[in-house]
Amino acid sequence: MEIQLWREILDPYSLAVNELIVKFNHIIEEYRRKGSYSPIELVTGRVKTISSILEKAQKKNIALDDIEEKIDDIAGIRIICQFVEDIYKVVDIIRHRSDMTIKSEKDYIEKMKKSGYRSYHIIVYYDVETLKGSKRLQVEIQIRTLAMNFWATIEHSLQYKYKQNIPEHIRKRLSSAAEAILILDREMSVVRDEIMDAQNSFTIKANMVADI
Ligand code: 0O2
Repeated sequence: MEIQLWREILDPYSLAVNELIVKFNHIIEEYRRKGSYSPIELVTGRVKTISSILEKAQKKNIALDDIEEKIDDIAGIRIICQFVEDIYKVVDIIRHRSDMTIKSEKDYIEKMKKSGYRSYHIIVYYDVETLKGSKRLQVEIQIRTLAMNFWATIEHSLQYKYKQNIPEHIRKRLSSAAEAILILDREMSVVRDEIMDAQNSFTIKANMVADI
């Protein structure tokens, strides 16, 4: 396929990624403006590279004409949260939005992948406006904690370095690191509850003072 044709295909995906980054960042702003804790810490996004699309198509035996339908992560958004509980809050926010429709969800937090990978994945349909009219695209939204992101980033680099064949001794280390991340996220959730309790009692006290 010619590069110009690829550009035409991928351009709306860039638009979708840019729009969604703005929208999720706006959610952070809305929370912060009203002095509330934001369940979203950070948002990033990317459009899959042509070589990565072709690699996936080849691996999954997908014909070029079916790429847009069958590869659902051409546009990818990553939402990073501080705590596991925040992830489910973000999922709820996405479920209630009218500008995206959920196609499917995968909870790799409840059910960790064999590799040790944990994250919540949602595929949504999202409409963009182009000169040719409106186009409905699939976008993959990955939602994970800072700790899960740390693990996934390192593991992804190792997969790249070892071309998907990570040596067994490193695999084992990654596996125990994944367990440590699980424990870390649990410990931090306990700390989160303490923070929320402290914030609530502060708000109650502040209201009582305001009432006097
Ligand atoms: P990239 O470079 O991040 O775009 P499959 O991709 O065949 O495993 P499926 O059904 O397409 O399976 O989607 P799945 O399992 O939900 O995973 C899609 C994406 O999740 C991957 O995209 C990764 O970004 C991430 N992911 C899934 N499993 C792992 C894992 O074990 N380790 C890490 N680090 N990331 C994972 P791509 O296209 O594989 O890669």
